[in-house]
Amino acid sequence: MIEDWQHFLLPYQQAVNELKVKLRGMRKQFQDQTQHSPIEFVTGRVKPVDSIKEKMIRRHVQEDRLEQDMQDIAGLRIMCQFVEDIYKVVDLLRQRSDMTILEERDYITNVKPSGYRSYHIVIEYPVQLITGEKRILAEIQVRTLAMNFWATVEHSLNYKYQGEFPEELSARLQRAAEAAFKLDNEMSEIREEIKEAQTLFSKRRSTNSINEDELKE
Ligand code: 0O2
Ligand code: 0O2
Repeated sequence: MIEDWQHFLLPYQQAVNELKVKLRGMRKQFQDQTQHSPIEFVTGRVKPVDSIKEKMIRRHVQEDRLEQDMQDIAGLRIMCQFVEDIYKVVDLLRQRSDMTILEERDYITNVKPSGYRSYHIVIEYPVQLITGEKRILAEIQVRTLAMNFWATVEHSLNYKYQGEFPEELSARLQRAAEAAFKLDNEMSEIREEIKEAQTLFSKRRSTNSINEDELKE
């Protein structure tokens, strides 16, 4: 029996905190070079104890197998503007030496029956504890803003209906997922133009802030 959940979850919290800093750092580096960042924003969380317990029952995970068999106790989410950015982010993650990718699940090509789309990566990540190194599993979900909007809304409805959606609602959600993906594809068609405009805008913003600093001096 895990008696002290706070103690058990501490390395996971540390991993989430470190990974948020590192992934947000990637965005900063693109911005620093006034390049389009494939990362729009990053969130992260440690799975709440109640959700861990519920998933252990649902997936028949024994407590002594929890560390190996539950891959999303530490969860990160990377939101992107364009579908192409997702694959760019995945490539960047594959090149990193501070994490090992164990699994990749492409729910964009293989959309889930619910309509859910995202790219999931399971990593092994080493955290340094006072007792030494501990390698833990973490799940990174990479998705567009439109996919995130859909998943967030569907997640709340799922909570309300406990996964037992009325047929009509389920069909509507699937249609909404397709509409969101159509929006992603439309945006992809004009992405070069959007990226150019955003680069121009951020260049102008940084020139203005330099001028403002000069005025202050
Ligand atoms: P709910 O109801 O779960 O949506 P900071 O670092 O201070 O900017 P903070 O407060 O640590 O931010 O939180 P952050 O990084 O903004 O993210 C917390 C939210 O991210 C949570 O929402 C989670 O929903 C969501 N989240 C991020 N990654 C994952 C993931 O991999 N899986 C899941 N299920 N959720 C994720 P809330 O606010 O707890 O509310
Ligand atoms: P949370 O923390 O509440 O988001 P599973 O058997 O489905 O639990 P598995 O095989 O471990 O999951 O992994 P999978 O399917 O790659 O990823 C599961 C996670 O992806 C879920 O976490 C969700 O965050 C997200 N997800 C998968 N399918 C859907 C979906 O249809 N709708 C939404 N909104 N999100 C989905 P959890 O465990 O549900 O927890």
